[in-house]
Amino acid sequence: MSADPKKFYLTTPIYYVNARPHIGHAYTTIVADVLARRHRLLGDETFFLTGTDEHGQKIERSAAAAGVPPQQFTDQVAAEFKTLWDRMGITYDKFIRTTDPAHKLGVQQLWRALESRRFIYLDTYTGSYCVSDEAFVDAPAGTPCPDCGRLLETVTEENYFFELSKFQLPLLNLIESGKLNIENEARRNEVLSFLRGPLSVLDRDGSVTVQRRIPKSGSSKNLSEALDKVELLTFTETSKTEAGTDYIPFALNDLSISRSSFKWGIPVPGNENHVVYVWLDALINYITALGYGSDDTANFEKFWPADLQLVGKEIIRFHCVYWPAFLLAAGLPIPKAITAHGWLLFDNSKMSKSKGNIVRTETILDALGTLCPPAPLAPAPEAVILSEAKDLLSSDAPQEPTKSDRDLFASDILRYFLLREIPFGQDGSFSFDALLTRYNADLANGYGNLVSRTLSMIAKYNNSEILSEDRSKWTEKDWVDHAFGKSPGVTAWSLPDQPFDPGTLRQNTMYHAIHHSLRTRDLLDNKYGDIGFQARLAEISLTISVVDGFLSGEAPWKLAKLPESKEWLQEVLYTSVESIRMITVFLYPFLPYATSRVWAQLGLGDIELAAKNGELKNLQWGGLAPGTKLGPLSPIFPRADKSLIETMINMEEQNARPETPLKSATTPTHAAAEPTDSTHPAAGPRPIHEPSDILPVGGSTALTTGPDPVPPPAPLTPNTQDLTPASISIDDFAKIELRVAQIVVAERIPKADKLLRLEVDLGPDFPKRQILSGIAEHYTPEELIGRRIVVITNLAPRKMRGLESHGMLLAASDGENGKPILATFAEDIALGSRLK
Ligand code: ME8
Ligand code: MG
Repeated sequence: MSADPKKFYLTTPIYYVNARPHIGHAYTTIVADVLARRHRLLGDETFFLTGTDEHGQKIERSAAAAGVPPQQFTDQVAAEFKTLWDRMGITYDKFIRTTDPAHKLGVQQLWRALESRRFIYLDTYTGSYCVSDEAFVDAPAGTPCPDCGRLLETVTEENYFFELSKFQLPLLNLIESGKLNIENEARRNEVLSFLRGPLSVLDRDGSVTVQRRIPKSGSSKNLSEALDKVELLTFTETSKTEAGTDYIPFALNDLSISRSSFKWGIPVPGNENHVVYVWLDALINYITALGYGSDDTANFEKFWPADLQLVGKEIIRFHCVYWPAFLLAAGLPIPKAITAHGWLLFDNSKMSKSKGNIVRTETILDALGTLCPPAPLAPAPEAVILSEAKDLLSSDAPQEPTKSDRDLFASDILRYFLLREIPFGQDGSFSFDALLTRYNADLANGYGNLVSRTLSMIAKYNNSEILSEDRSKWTEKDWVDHAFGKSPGVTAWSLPDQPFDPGTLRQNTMYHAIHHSLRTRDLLDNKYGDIGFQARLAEISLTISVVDGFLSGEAPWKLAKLPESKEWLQEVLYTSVESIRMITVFLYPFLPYATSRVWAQLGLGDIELAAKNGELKNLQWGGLAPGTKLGPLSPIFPRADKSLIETMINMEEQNARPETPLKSATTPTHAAAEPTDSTHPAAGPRPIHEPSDILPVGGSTALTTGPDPVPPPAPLTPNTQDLTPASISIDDFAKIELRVAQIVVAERIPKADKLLRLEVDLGPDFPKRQILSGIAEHYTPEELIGRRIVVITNLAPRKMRGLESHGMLLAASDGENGKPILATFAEDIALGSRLK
């Protein structure tokens, strides 16, 4: 029933790294992940791209404000984005950064293509620029930007120009003919009216005057040749596109595509005084990610043009006008479709980092992750239960969810909420209250409850086995006929692709349960298109309530007591569990974690693997084989208490901090930041040269600790009263194991102002470990996540605040009050590498 598998190239915008991610960014990325997972399960060869936009004046200024070199600044914020997507289980195929060397080469190659095809010339730009939007704006400097409201700045500088004006008619024709498909009608009209020019002025005044910048032919490096090339053109009638619609010629002006008044960007080939305009740089990521401009262009040839480019509605002009024009000019194919979604609003205005009205995804993950139920112990296959292994399996207690379980569980809730609540393309308000209400209604009381009650009845009445007579020869029509005959009071019969008799739509009979489930199954198919999440999820809710109603109406708990109802009991349970299978497959792209748990509980194994193997498409009713044994059961979506709303609001308030995500950092020397417990009377940063703590190491000093901070730990070396460290042997040094680690989790500990709880990744050869560190007054959790640091790994564990700390971070102690500054690396280095 599915369409033929094809390739599917899907992109999100690459996000600016001037500030940390918020749920607006998560929204686009989630939509893309849902689409990518759906296309993969349909068998399409899918490439899902996301990444970060790291050049330009805005980033340069943000880095300067933070007192950090721009590369270091972008490294840290890009890592925050990546860490977040990883926490959320986003299945991107590539995360591109515009500071990647390969991207830079690709941008320069495209520049040269535009230049050799003579679409670039040199001129001066005097006008307004919005640094926040990184856009040249046609409005007076000092006035608010018409898009974002921030004050426009004057720019007078030498710029290279791109002959955008030449693409007015080609773009109009491409969009009007649908060859460039702007999927949302409102956005399509917005772009068309921009391209058509001020038609209303012509209507009103009988004529319209446009200013045309006269391009020089080809490129020039000589500024004086290129001044003041503007002419005024007056039109009294319109021109016509191929489709016969009106437009005003030259209403689209040439576009400046380089900047020469700052440095943070990709150098223009042949003129190092210029950097490439950040939007040209950024847009090209969609092809450099596929290898354009590199030696290996196999992916570019396979996946370009993009099948769908997802963007927020505020950047539609960049994607539907500038981007296709650049491609046409370079002789490259244009994307097949661009889809814009609306904005997430908070307190009635667009959630944005500059307004400060943002909600962080981390808050939702941390808070809702606490709801994640324990996973049941997977039963070990009989064969591997050797006698000596039995001990390991003796505990019946369910496994505590891991941090990753909690994150993925919570991420599902956010995914579902955003796609169910907001009509795609429109703006939607976010509130914690709505999030929890939706969770309880649709996931806890809806899907989760249906799964739990059905499976627990199969466990109870059938000893966890799916029972049914052998109907493997039945066609789907046989099933529907059979169900129809078993559903009293149902008068209209139809297959799922035929419309229902509305009068019988909500009846909770076996026939309706099957009918709705088959429609659910068919909603997966390509023929319903990609978008329209809200309507489809609403239909799934209906299916769930029909099946649930059927189950309640037939009351298996009563049937189980009547010997004559044995067969009917099996039919009722089979119908419910087979419906759950279809609903679960449909929900998989939206709820990848929860459905993977359901799939395992159905006894069907690993849903990711099933998706990959194509087992989730072309589902047939009756496909759940009799004899299938359920896996161990555990709750899917426990009900959430409303107090979590308060928790999340408080977390956001606590985390509110200035826009700039980073503090300045200096090149560290080697010393360890000792965890300090704020309740300890001697708490507070310790002076580095506290003699009893000094362990001299190769010219620098490291603080070490004994197993307990009170009394001060015994010195590892003879106490020296002066500040000159005594020497140690190389063997002494070799006793200290120092390794490179990456901080993957960083969080505050309630009521301990100085302590942070960290989890660090030491690479594949070591387990992750927890470290408590007394640096909370100097580093925020967000800026730590993703950082590569040095950990002393062979310290005896110690307990603080009831938590065990397994190791210590290496940091320098800076200035008079000993502010710890973490040791980091300038080069890429493998996790787990030993320092020696
Ligand atoms: O514009 N609601 O980056 P950006 C919904 N670097 N989506 C939102 C949102 C909100 N409140 N806030 C952000 C840029 N987004 C450029 C893009 S592409 C070649 C370069 C999402 O950090 C939405 O997808 O401002 C929006 O288009 C994007 O983040 C803008 O992110
Ligand atoms: Mg923006």
